[in-house]
Amino acid sequence: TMAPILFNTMGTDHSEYIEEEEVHVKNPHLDSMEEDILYHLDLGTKTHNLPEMFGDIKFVCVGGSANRMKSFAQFIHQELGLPGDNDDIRDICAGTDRYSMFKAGPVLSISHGMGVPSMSIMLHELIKLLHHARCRDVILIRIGTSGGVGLAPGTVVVTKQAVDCFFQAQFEQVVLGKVITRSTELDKGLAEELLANSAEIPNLPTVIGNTMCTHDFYEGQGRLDGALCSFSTEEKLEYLHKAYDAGVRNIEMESTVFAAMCLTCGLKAAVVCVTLLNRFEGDQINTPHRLLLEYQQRPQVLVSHLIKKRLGLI
Ligand code: R2B
Ligand code: URA
Repeated sequence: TMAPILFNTMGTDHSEYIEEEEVHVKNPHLDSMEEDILYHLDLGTKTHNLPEMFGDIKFVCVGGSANRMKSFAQFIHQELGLPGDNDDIRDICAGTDRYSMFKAGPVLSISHGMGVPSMSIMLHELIKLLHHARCRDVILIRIGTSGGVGLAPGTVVVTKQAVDCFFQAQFEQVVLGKVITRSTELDKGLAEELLANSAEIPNLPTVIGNTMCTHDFYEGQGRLDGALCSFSTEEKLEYLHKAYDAGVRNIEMESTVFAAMCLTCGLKAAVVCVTLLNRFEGDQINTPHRLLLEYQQRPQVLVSHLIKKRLGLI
């Protein structure tokens, strides 16, 4: 009775979803709403002039932590040589502490918290925001952290396919008690562009590979160091080796829903995560704080390079 419904997003031809480079909300009910309150962003169509505030956005970067996304916006402000003091960049979502949002010229930087549900709530409201603001030709990039599989810590992984814990390139959502399955295909050209860009930047070891998205950091990622653990070291390593053989090079917690929602709404998307450790070697993150900070800047440096190139600044 719970057979999954396979939506027709699983083929390779997504042309029907990307007719023009505008943001497609896939919800007929929205048209009949007089006002749309983006509750978790503390924004709305009646309280804010969204086209004026956001109409010029071309690049949206999302990442887990509010502080990291603020420093990314400051970094971009400086890299793009925008006027004004980058200390003045304010949190557009200051009226809520669920998410933080910063704008630097055509770049929007938003936090999404940890895990699929937190990411999906933010994305529903972000995609509606881009739609209400009548943005065009927008690309979305997740810049994040991850656990590496067979890679030296500090390696940047550009995601080829976002896969679930069974190594399938799909995202399952329960809707009205039924499982809906959506494809997690990412933009191939954008991934290749990022990989090519990485070669132009010193000290930025980068690979392309599959990214596994889980619903837990501990048992869900095969860690032996959580409050609960029901498996042996051998079983853990067997699973991680299977993941490696399926092309998985890093593990994080948001990529599948990010890829699925962007694809459905006609937004070109990429995922760029740095690895903080090699999961074949251990589970605890014992890298010195200073080094962790340096690692976390790597996806930012790569994405900033891509943005500057696309804007013709380099
Ligand atoms: C990477 O890091 C977080 C867990 O530490 C999670 O948000 C993710 O995807
Ligand atoms: N984020 C994750 O989800 N897993 C890791 O191992 C490190 C960061």
